[in-house]
Amino acid sequence: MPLLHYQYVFLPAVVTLGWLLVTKQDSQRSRRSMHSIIKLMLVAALSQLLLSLLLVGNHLAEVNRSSDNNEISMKADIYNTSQVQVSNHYATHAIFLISFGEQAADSTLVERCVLSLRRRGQWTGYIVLLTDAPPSRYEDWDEENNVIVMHPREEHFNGADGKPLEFNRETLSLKVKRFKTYVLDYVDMDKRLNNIEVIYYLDIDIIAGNKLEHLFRSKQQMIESLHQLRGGGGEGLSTLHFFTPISSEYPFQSGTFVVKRSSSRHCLELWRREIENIVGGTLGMDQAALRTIHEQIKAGFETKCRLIRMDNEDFLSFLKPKNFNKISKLSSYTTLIHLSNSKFAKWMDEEQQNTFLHAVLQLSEEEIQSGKYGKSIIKLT
Ligand SMILES: [Mn+2]
Repeated sequence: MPLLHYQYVFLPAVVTLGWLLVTKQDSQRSRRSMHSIIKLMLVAALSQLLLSLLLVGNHLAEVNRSSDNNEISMKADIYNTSQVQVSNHYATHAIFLISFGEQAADSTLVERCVLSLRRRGQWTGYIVLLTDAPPSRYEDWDEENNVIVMHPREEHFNGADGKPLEFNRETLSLKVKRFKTYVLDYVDMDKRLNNIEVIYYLDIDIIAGNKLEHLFRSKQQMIESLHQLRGGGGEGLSTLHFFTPISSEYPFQSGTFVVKRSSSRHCLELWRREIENIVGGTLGMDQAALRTIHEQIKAGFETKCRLIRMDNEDFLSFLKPKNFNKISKLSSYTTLIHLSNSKFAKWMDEEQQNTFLHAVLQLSEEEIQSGKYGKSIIKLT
């Protein structure tokens, strides 16, 4: 503000005084030199004015920012976790989890996953939990935790012909995995999710090791890009985004994928049909169904769906014996950490795994003692 006074009061006064002096001068020569001085002063005054306007602009922007932050920290207080910031994607993004079966219900895998999403992930937005556990299992979760608990619809156990699907020992796991293809149907069932545009599905053996906002922001462009190719064939295309699996046997990792509400339905339905084609067989892999679709797309038989593979970069890592020592010593982790319970956990030292889990989950001594967040090794069907 002192700068402004200088502009509006002091400089005009000097200029006016100068002008009065000049008009009272007789000598042509001194009048000319006074003119140059006044011009110089005018230029100086104008540049000062511009500079101060810029400064005021900056100052206002900063005021806006800090009031945003106040709002953010007020919202964050609801979740009682310090340092949490409400992200830009709070209103448009949701996380979707599926927990089926008695073993999952008996375990605290969901609690562990959700805790990591809230703490390391700093995600305060909606988490949808689709579970066949009795309603009492997660009854105190709604509202308080911004977790929306849903239960499977009877008709979703049926195949395209309306009859219950029959799985065998090898393919029984597909009964649960097939529900991944219903993500949009469940999101559509709850009004609170009306504004959600992007849904990140996560297996419950995945935990967050870092801010989800980083992942959301980094992939936003990629998720939108195909649909923005106007006239370039992008319109009307259905997409699903996946990460890259450890094994090159399958083109996509199905433990986490991105669903775009406005466009993913067709791909999800294709995926469901392909899963149904393999339920009578010997392979319980939903990734195999994706591979088939991928091949159909490459061969030109499928033209409306695009399955897109994303690089894992610093967004996803898999904990396995080969890299466990390295990962457990890191001071910061990838956005998502896939713990691959069923496959690798038994090959790694249990005590070391627990120490690692406690560190990633940032458990207090009290929380560790409570045993609420489970052991590292949990048997899942
Ligand atoms: Mn998994």
